[in-house]
This record gives sequence, structure tokens and C-alpha cells, in this order.
Amino acid sequence: MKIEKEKIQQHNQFFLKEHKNRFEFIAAGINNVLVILQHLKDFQVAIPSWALGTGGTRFARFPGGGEPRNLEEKIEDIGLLNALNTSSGAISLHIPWDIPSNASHIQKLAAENGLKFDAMNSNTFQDQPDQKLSYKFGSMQHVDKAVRKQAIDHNIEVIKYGMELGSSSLTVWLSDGSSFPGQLNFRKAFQNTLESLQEVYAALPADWKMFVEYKAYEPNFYSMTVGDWGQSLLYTNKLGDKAYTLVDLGHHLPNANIEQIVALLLMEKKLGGFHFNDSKYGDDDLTVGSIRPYQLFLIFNELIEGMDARNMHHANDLAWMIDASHNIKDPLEDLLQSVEAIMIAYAQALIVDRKKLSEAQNNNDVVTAQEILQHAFRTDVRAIIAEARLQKGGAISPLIVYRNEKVREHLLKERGSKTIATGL
Ligand SMILES: [Mn+2]
Repeated sequence: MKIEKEKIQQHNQFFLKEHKNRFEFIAAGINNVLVILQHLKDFQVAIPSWALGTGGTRFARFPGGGEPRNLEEKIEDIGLLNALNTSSGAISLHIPWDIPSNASHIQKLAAENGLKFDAMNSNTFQDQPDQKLSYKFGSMQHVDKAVRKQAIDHNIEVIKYGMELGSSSLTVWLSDGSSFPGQLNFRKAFQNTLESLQEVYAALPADWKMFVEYKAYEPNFYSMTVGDWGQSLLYTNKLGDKAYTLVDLGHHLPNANIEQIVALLLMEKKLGGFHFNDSKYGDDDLTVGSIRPYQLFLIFNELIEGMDARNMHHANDLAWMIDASHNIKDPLEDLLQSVEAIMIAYAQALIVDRKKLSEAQNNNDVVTAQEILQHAFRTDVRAIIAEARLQKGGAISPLIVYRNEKVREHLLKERGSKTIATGL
């Protein structure tokens, strides 16, 4: 299904007057609103192919119907999101869930929908039906060299698929680790993993990046072989300049100071990408910004500070992706909420008065420093984001258009109520 530009404009007409009033009110209080608008127009968040279906828990899955049945329909769904919010212009594929059997056809379809190919994701955390050796006891860390080789070959195959589509990065997330003390020799597991990663790294094209994602626990519950940013950084430092650490918000132990982690990784030129989600207890896969919006703002504050210090391009120099999988919401509505939450935190961080903050820090003026951050966080920037969308031909209120146009009902009719998208 597609939403025509004229339909979006019709909806915008209805909200235009109220929107303009709100925008002018907020813009009057901000010095560099044109610069901020341009940043917002440039910023794109990749949608992972596995977020378009209803995710499950380990207890059950309740599909909502109308889910994409193949890669083509996944691309159509993201095209639809992008038409509404103009900030979802990239797709991140997962192999083997989304093998592009006809790359030129897939590329053409993505271009028609205004989408680029973000990082490719490999999968050695589950066994595929036709797979020779099992990953039950790990993949790249495995005690059996043949299993390690299988995992390496798979990652190299994923790079090849990505090259055909015009992607330029590979994300490696390993579920490797141990669930019981004594199960694993930590040092040997690290060394095996490093050697495996080195073989994949050697297969990277010159202009590619490799992201090493870490996770504190699950599916292994005693140790993870890439368990935190320190371990990821050890690997990426040993691998070389094309290797970067990838931070996924949900992959930390409770209360970790993620904003400090991203600040230091940026300083070390080792932050490569970012996965957005939110959590109350663990890797809950909840909608980014739904539980801890202030933390999200603080993270963006450090990201901007760190990127600006190195003259990095906000939109292009880091890989931004949503990584969540919801089990009760309409996945497309959830993704609209996710992108909105990210844009809000980004815009709030953009309006932080960095000069005054730096002065306050240098004067040990703790109260003023807090005031500066909280002033930005408490500013309602939604009209600025809507204005950026409007200027790019998107919807002032994407979610309302989605509902009024009865998108899910159309998808249900088109695809049926029993479709289940590939994924977990
Ligand atoms: Mn992730």
C-alpha cells in the first residue's frame, strides 16, 4: 500500500493553521532554528526488517495481521513510514531472514521508495533448517574450529549480499557466552572469537565498516563473550580502523550510564552505530523514549557534543537504527512513535546552549549546568519536528494520517490476517 502525496497534503491542510501557530511560538525562542530544521531534515533512522512484524516473547506470539510476507512488502512498509515522517529512509536487512534473491529488483524497489540499505546483520544465534553444525554452544567462540568456520563463512556471505545492494557495513551481534560457571574458558573463548572476527574483517571491502555489538546477558546468562563496551572495544581496537563498537540501548545492565559510554567511545573514534529501544528491566524491546526519555536526551546530548568536537556529520557518520520488536502494538504505529521519540531527543539536544554549559562546567556551577540541560529537555520541540517533515513533503501528524487512512485495514485485506513476517 502507498499513501499518495496529495492525501498527506490534504491532511496537512487540516492541521496547518494550528501547526504554524505552534511552530512560530517555539521558533521565536530559539536562535538558530533554521540550522536545527536542516539537521532534522537530514537525519535518517534505519528501520530493521524484523521490526515490521509483531514480535513475540518466549511465551507466545500474537500476530496482528497484514504483516509483510516477503522482503518486497517489508520495503513497501518502510516506504510508507518514510512517506509519512520523511526520516525513515533506510532499511537494515537480516540474513537469512531477508535474503535478496534478486538484488537488482530489490535495489530498484528500495530506490522507488526512497530507501537506502543500512548495515547488514548476520545471524549465528540460531540454527537454520539446512545448517550442518549447531550454534548451541556458540558460533565464533566455539571449541570446534569447523563451527567457527561455518560462522565466519556465513558473515562473509552476508557481506556479499550487502555489496550487491549497496550497503557498506556489517553488524555482528553474537549470542556466544556461557550459562554456567566452568562451562567456558573465558580467555580461549575471547581468542577464538577474535580470530573469527579477524577473518570476517579481512573480507570487508575497503569502504566498509564492521560493527561489533555487545550485550550484557541473554541468551546466555552467566557470561557473554562480547558482554559490554569494554569487551567490544578490545575486539574493535585489535581488529583495526574499519571496526567500531555498536551501542544498543537495551544491552546494558540496569542503570548503566550509557551517555558516558557513548562520550568515551566517540572520543576514541570507536563509536560506529547506535540501536534505539527502551527498557524498564532488561532487553525489553520497548519503544524508544517510552520509559526513559530523559536518558535518551542525555545520550543525544553527548552524541552531539562528541560528534561536533570531531566535526562529524550527524546524519551520515554514525549508523542509526531502531532495534525493537513489539508484541502488542501495531508495528508500523510503533515505528512512527519510535522515530518521533528519536527526533524529539535529537532536537532537544540540538537546542542545548553548549557555550553556556561549558562555562558552567568550567566554573563548577552544577546548578546552572543542570538548568541548561533541563531547559532543553523541557522544551516542547514537536512543532519544529513537524515543520521539518512538512518542508520535506511529509505529514504534520504521521500517526493520525496512518489511522485515518486505515492503513492496517488495507494491509489486512491485501495480505490476510494470518501472515507472519520472518524474524523471531
Ligand atoms: Mn541491537
